[in-house]
Amino acid sequence: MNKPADMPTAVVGRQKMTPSEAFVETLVANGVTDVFGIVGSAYMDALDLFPLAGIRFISVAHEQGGGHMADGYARVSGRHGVCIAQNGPGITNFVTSTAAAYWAHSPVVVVTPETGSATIGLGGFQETEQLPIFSKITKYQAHVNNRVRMAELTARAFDRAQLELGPTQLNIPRDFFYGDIECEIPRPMTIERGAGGEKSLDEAAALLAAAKFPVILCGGGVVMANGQAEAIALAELLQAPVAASYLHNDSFPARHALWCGPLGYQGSKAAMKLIAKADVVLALGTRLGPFGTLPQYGMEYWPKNAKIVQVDADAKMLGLVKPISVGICGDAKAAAAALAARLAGKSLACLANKDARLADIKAEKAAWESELDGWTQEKDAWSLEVAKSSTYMHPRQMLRELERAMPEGAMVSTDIGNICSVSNSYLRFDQPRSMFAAMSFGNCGYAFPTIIGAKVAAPDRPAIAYVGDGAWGMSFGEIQTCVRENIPVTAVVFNNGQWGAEKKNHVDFYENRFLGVNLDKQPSWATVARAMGAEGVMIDTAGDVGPALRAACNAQKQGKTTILEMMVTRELGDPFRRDALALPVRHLAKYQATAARRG
Ligand SMILES: Cc1ncc(C[n+]2csc(CCOP(=O)(O)OP(=O)(O)O)c2C)c(N)n1
Ligand SMILES: [Mg+2]
Repeated sequence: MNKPADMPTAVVGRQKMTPSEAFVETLVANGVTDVFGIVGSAYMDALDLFPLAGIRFISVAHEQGGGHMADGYARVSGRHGVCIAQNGPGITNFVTSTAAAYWAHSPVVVVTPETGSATIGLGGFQETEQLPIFSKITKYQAHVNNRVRMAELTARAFDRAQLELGPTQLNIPRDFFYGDIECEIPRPMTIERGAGGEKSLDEAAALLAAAKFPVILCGGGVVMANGQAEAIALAELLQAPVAASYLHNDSFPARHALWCGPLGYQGSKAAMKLIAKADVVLALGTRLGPFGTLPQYGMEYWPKNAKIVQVDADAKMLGLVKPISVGICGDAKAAAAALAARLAGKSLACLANKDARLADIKAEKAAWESELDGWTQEKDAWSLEVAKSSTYMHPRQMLRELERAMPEGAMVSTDIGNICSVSNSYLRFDQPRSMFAAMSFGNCGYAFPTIIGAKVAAPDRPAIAYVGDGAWGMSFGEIQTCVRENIPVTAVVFNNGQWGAEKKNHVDFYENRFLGVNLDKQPSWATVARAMGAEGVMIDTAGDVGPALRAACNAQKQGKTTILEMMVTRELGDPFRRDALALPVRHLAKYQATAARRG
């Protein structure tokens, strides 16, 4: 994405400068206006230049948070997110957030100053080998092996992050910031992605033209390619139902008649029932990740006999997880446009039965909505039991209230946890770049820092994080960043007093032998928020949820961060990994008490 017009521009032409200047000017050339991190002597010479370069340094509470902020920033803007820290421990703190950005396909540049080149290997202060650690969670690693290459390698790290859509590492021995060099600041390279090969597009168009029940599955590639308009046009041409791939609920507008909601864990039954009927699926900008198409609600909905056309910008993803009939290595936007151009004016088999299909879509959506309306609480025996003795809200009831109160243009990040997962059924968006889930890396502690980064990139949009209380314990320290740096967001903290998602496994597989899952003696998170300089509100009544969310989002306009602590029962929705757990088998006598009881 292009940088805004009013940004400073980098120096032009070959000239003398310091490597620090070369580094910072290359950031400027790439339109960098915000960098997240914690101050450190390793890069202080470059940091000193940030204000005059027009770069804001956002001082965070923990480097992991800074990495997630860079991720959220990149995901909402399409521009690079940048984070930087002190060599050694500051850099190892980036590992989790870099892995998360990798699986979110975020163009994050992780700048990792390293111990001095003259003493590498001697085991000095804050030394660790920084390249192997990130080798499997970055798309590219640049190591500045000579100070004269500072601008060249910095520029390449930025180019590759966009080219390969994922984090890159820029490793800089700390002494290489100093000295005199002569160089030119490279201009960013924009490599245009095409629609894909002519032959594969022709084959795909032929399949779609002959399809009687085509379904489009829109993935993150549609969002990243800014291709929603093209996806809509293609869907309308085919009058095809559109499902969103798992955690990409913002890939197709929820208000559209053809929208059916997300597939995957706690997704939309309407989307699942409709895709199950497909004879041709166009998987547009999705790698068809294995977790995202697992059976749900006892339903095997993936249409095994359908022809699958998969479009992905990364050729390695084509046919990797699911068998496909046609693979198109292309940009989702360009490919959707190319397919629409091929189909325009052709006789399309699917138009003959479009009225029946539209009626089907309408009926399935209505059925799912009314099921959700009635599904205010979980119905399994354990949930009914714990809810009976509680005066708190049912999680689903609260999530429905949040959905109803969601302000226009809201951005929502979601964490990993039982309630966050259930929220998948209730998160609908009309514009892309609105949903920032923890994606397939699935780390607790993702949502809050990510929404802070998103808010920096889009200060006029309401910014809301959904976070379980366990994950909140990992990430609430970033309230300091909100307050100190004046980045107003809203965190909705689901207080169920437990690491619920894991507890669900104890209930389903371990006969309620709870171990390490109850979060007893938690502080009042609303009080903690107030002590930290934010607003904190405790809510235990469903009727208060909507007004509180709206008030908190309005308070963002006055620069206020609000933590809404939702008091909910301990009931639990379906587990994450039913696919990967087994009932316990014990052979040793001393462990017999933990064996699954038979019969
Ligand atoms: C960093 C990290 N540690 C542990 C896990 C394993 N894990 C997955 S969900 C979960 C429980 C989340 O609890 P909470 O945030 O309170 O949400 P709830 O499930 O109660 O809604 C845990 C511990 C993880 N995904 N990430
Ligand atoms: Mg919890």
